[in-house]
Amino acid sequence: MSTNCTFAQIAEALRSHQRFVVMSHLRPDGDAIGCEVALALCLKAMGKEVTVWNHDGALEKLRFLPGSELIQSPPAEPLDFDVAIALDTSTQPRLGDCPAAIRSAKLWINIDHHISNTGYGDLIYIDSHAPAAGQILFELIRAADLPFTAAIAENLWTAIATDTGSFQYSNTTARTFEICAELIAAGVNVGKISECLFQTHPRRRLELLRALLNTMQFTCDGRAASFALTLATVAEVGATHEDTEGLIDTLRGTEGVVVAAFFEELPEGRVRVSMRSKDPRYDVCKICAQFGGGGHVLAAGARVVGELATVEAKVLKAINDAIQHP
Ligand SMILES: [Mn+2]
Repeated sequence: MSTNCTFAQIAEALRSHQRFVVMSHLRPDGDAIGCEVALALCLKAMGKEVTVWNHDGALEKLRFLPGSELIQSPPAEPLDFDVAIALDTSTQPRLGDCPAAIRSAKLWINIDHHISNTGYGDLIYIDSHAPAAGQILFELIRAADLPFTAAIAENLWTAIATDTGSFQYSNTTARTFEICAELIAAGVNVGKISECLFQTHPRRRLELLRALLNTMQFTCDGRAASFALTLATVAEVGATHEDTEGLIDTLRGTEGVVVAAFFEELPEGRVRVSMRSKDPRYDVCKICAQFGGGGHVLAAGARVVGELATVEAKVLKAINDAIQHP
């Protein structure tokens, strides 16, 4: 892996250029969106021209975030920038159509917390111990004394709160809470933002869960749990891909389960696999890497070519092998 640059080098690059494009991974989560918007607001406050792209656009459920309206889908006609910034994105292909929409950029900055980050770009800052890319962004903003407002704080809170599973995952550190104390002091209303982030779901999400529970399987003596979603069910329920976010935690939380897997049929004969582990001895990033995917030790994913039932059988076998021979 490449060596990290310093926050001072990144801050200097931000201060000395004018036109920026800020990007994050496709199928964005709260960390991806929160980071994109937080950095965009920060750059705007510095008087910069900022374009914010995500391959899949903004998340419906994060529309409440100040600045989320800045997020656009990348255009067909490529544009020129001084600096391209990728946040929370382990590989360039995970940016979807964004790189193709950049005709020129003098400098690429890559800020991330995925251990599987390939180290692309000119200025690279990877901290795989940070629970969220949003935590790294906070450290950058504070260390370099960049603009920091209530709106930026709300977006960073969203990034950190979602990637730590509401501060429940073991990646949550003392530093995370110190940062959150500063975010609250800067204007975050914990009750209000938690209600928006974690206690508000469309009814179709529950309908989706009902359908998924009907496909639930326990293998490996109940230590692996999985369910699968067909395109037919997605159509029937009218689900969007946002609705599936977090449903895997229902499996992971079951007593005796150490690895949970969620199989999602995609168009064009592919399957999206999401995996969660309860124990670092069962490294789901390693299991997903066997199928061309990656992520973190306790949370990873892959996109696998093949029919749903075939992929399900292959991946479940790999999970069972990993559980039996840790
Ligand atoms: Mn993240």
